This record gives sequence, structure tokens and C-alpha cells, in this order.
Amino acid sequence: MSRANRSVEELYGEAKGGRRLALGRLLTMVERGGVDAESIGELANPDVGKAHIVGITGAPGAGKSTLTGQLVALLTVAGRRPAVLAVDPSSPLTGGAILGDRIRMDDIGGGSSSSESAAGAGSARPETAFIRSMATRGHSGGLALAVPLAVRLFDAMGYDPVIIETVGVGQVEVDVVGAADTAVVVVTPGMGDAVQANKAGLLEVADVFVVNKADRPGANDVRRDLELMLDLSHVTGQEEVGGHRPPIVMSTALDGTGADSVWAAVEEHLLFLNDSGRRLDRRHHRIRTEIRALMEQALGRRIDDAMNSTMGIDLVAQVEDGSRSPTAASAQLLDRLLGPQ
Ligand SMILES: Nc1nc2c(ncn2[C@@H]2O[C@H](COP(=O)(O)OP(=O)(O)OP(=O)(O)O)[C@@H](O)[C@H]2O)c(=O)[nH]1
Ligand SMILES: [Mg+2]
Repeated sequence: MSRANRSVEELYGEAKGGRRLALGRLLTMVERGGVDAESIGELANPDVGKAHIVGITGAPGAGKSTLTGQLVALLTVAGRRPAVLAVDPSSPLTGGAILGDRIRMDDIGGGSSSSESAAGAGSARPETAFIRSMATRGHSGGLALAVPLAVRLFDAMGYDPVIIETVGVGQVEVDVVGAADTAVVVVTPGMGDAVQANKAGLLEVADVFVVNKADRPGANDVRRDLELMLDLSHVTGQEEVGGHRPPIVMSTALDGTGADSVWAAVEEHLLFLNDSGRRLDRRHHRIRTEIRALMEQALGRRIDDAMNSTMGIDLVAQVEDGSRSPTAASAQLLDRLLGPQ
């Protein structure tokens, strides 16, 4: 790996010294990916490993950002330094919601949340939380690479906990949350919401369930549905022996009711992880996932190069004129790329 370039190194040093603007710029580089992002990964590496990584997911509009804002308020009052990474939903369903997220969470976080809005950097008020929205702009694998790196960066900067908010609709999003130390799944009263969460694969990854919008009718029904599903997964042996049955916590994020219980459940799960040795398993899984995503990206680049090489262009032409099958062409290119398998 090449030496981190100078400007990235300087920014890293500034960010380490508490300059929020510098951290915002580093996060923009992480978001873009490429060599600068790689350099940041190298620089942060010796400093990571302390933060409690918490994933918060759930359907669009479940109240994840509102709840996260309440948690951030609670944590900063308690003297913690939380960081929040709100992954910009690329889904057209929720597109545009992120600006609202930013404003709402900025109100609570005390100001700066990104390089663009780090105006509070010079204010006298001690700012302990750092909140950042991250857009991955449709890069394939962008989210899978940028999120773990941003988490590492926050961790290296001494932020703890690091909270990741994602909409629980796609596999990548579920994976991101599943790779956290503690995965919080937010459901709301509404027809079959618990069933939807189950379908989206969120039941398996949940360490803590939050029934948010408990001020609305039907909250207790959702709770009951979740209990039943958990009983069922227990009966069918999905729950490991000595495992952790995810608690179900009621919350009204709108006014903060229950946020303290949500955080208590999250902390309790961390204790369980530490006591049982499972925290190392999570870390192991996270590292494997991250290395795999990096390899996939690097291989993807080499595949593109191979397709654009003379050999690639010739092979495409041969498939076009019928003298070779796509399977044979791909095998030949792979042989060239990786050596005979
Ligand atoms: N009644 C009620 N409304 C809530 C509660 N929590 C959040 N809301 C409202 O639900 C809406 C969505 O809240 P968000 O926090 O943006 O939800 P989200 O899950 O972050 O949404 P996306 O990021 O767009 O998926 C907002 O209008 C909130 O004010 C709650 O406890 N009760
Ligand atoms: Mg949100």
C-alpha cells in the first residue's frame, strides 16, 4: 500500500486534534472512494477498535432518525461522544428525506454534521457529537466500502458509540447493520409491520427491537407479534444455545419517551457480547465482510480492464459472430486475469 499522501495525512492530524471541518473533509473522501479513501484507511488503522458500533435499521419513516437524535441527546448529556452515520437512502421511496434528517439531527447534535455545514466548528460551545449523512451516489459496492471505512474513521477519532442508520430495505443495508456490534431494529404499529421486518431478514439480525410510535394505536399488537415470532424462532432452534433473546423496547421518539430504555438495552447487549466473547466474533465477521468487499471492488476494476483490453474486445467480437460462446470467452479472460483455475 502506498504511503498516505501528504494532504490526507495533514487532514487526519487536524481531525485527530479535534477540527471538525477536517473530519468532514476526510468523510467526503471516504464517500468518494479511491486512493484517498485507501490512505485514510491506512492512517486510521492503528487507532481503531474501541468504539461500540450500533446499527439502527427499520422501514422508511419508522422514526430511526428521530430516535437516533434522542439517543444522541441522551448520550452527550451523559458525557459520551457519539458519532452518527446516516446512510442516505438511494431508494426513490425515501429520496429527499435526508435533508430533513440532517436538520433535525443537527438541532440535537449541536451543529456541524458535514463538511458543508461545519459552521459550528469555531463556536465556543463544546460539540461532542458528530452527525454525518452519507450518500454513496449509486457506486456499485459504494455503501459496502464507504460505511465500514467511515465507521473506522469515527472510531479512530475517539467517537464512541458509532451509530449507523440505514433503511432496512436492501440486502446491503441489512448486511451493514448485521455487521454492527449491536443491531437495533425499529418497527412501528401498522398492519403486519413485524411480519415485514421478518421478511426483510431483520428478525435474524436484531439484537434489540424497538417498537417506535408507541403513542399510536396497535403498538402492543406489534410487540405481541414480535414476541410470537421470537418464540417461534426459539422453538425451531434458530436461537443459539446461550444466545441473547432480543428484548423489545417501547418508544415514542417524538418526545423521547423510552429512549433511555432503548439505550439501556443496547448497553446490556454490549455487556452480553463482552461477557460471552461474542464481541470478537462480530469483529471477525465485520473484518471478513470488509476485506471481501474490498476484494470484490478490486477484482471488478480488473475485470473492467480485461473487458477493455485487446483480448477482451476480440473475444466480444468472436461471440458476436458466433465463433465462440460467452462461457468460453469469459473462461479465457479469467484465465488471463487469474491464471488457469
Ligand atoms: N407519532 C409519532 N411519530 C413519530 C415518532 N417518531 C418519529 N415520528 C415521525 O415519523 C416521521 C418519520 O420519522 P424519521 O425519524 O424521519 O423516520 P426515519 O425512519 O428516519 O425515516 P427514513 O430515514 O426516511 O427512513 C416523522 O414525521 C417523525 O416526526 C413517534 O414516536 N410517534
Ligand atoms: Mg432517517
